[in-house]
Amino acid sequence: MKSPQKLTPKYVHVPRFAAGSKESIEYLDSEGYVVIANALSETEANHALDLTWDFLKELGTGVDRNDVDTWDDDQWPVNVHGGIVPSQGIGHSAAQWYIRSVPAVKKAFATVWDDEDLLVSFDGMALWRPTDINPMWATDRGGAWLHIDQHPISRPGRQCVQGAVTLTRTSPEIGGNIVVPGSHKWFADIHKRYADRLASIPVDQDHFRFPTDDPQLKDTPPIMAHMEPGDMMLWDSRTVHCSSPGTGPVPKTDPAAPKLLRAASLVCMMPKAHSNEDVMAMRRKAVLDRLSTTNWSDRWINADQFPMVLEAGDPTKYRLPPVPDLDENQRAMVG
Ligand SMILES: O=C(O)CCC(=O)C(=O)O
Repeated sequence: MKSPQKLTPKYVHVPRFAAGSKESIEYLDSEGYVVIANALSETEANHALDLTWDFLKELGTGVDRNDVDTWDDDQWPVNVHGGIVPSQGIGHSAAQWYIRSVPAVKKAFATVWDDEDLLVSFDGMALWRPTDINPMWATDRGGAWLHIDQHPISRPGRQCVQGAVTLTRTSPEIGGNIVVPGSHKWFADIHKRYADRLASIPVDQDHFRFPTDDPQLKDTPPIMAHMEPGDMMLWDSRTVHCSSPGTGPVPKTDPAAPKLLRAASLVCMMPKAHSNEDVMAMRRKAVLDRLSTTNWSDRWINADQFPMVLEAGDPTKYRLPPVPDLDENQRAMVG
C-alpha cells in the first residue's frame, strides 16, 4: 500500500468567487469545492481571530496569546486530526457565533440550498500552533486522514456542504485544507469499490476514510488552494478532503509576538427543513450547555462525546465560555 506521506497535495491558486454568485454554485457543482472570496473582510477576520484568543484565554488554563510557552497540550484545548479543536465550548464561543453571523457566510450557503431558512452547525476551529517552536504540534499529514463526511449508503446524493473560513493567509510552507477536485462524483461508486470496508462502518457514521491507494487519486491528486484571510472554502461532504501541513519551513516565530500558523473556523449550514423538532430541542439545549457538534445540523451529534475528546483527559479543567447572548438571526439558526 502507498505510504500516506507520498500523497503530496499540489499548492494552487484557484478562482475565487463572490458569495451568492451563480458562478460559485456552478464551480461547486462541477469541482465539489469552491473558494468564496472575502466572506469576511480582513478586518472581520482579524476581529474573529481576537475573539478566538479570548476563547482560549477564558478557558482558564493559562493560555496567553503573547507567551508561546503557555500553548502546550497541558493548557491548550483538546485537538484532533488536523489540529481541530472540536469541543470545550468552542462551538458557542463568541468567535464562532460572530463568524456565523457575517452576512456573506450565510449568503453563500443560502445560495447553495436556494433556501434562507438554515440551521448552523456548532462546529469547532482548526488552530495550528507554530511547529518551529514544537514539531509535535504538527497536524496530521495530508493523506493520513483523507476522508468524506457522508455515509456512502445511508446518505445518498448531496446532503451537506461544509465550510472553513480562514482567518489567516495560507502558504505552501504552512499548508491548509486539501480537496480532491471532482471526487464528489466518485461517491456513488464507493459502496461497490469498498463494500468490505463499509460493512464495518455503522450506517449513522458520516466519516469514511478514503483509501490513499485508490487508483483514481493517481490521475486526480489532492490540491491545496491558496486562501486569503476571510476566504471561505465550501466543499460537498462527498468530496474527498482533509487538511495537511505544507512543505515548510514555517515562518520563524517571534517570541515577542507569536502567531498561530493557521486559524480556520468550521461552519456549515443546512436547510431547517432537513431537521426535525426533536433535533432542534437538543440544539436549543446545546446552546445553554455549550455543547459543540459536527458539521451536521439535521441530526444531533455531540462533539464533546467524541472518543478522542473523552480519551484526552479531564474535560472539567477547562472553563466553558458564557452562554451566548444570541440575537434573533442567530436564534433562528439554532432552530
Ligand atoms: O480544513 C481543515 O482543517 C479540515 C477540515 C475537515 O477535514 C473537516 O472538517 O472534515
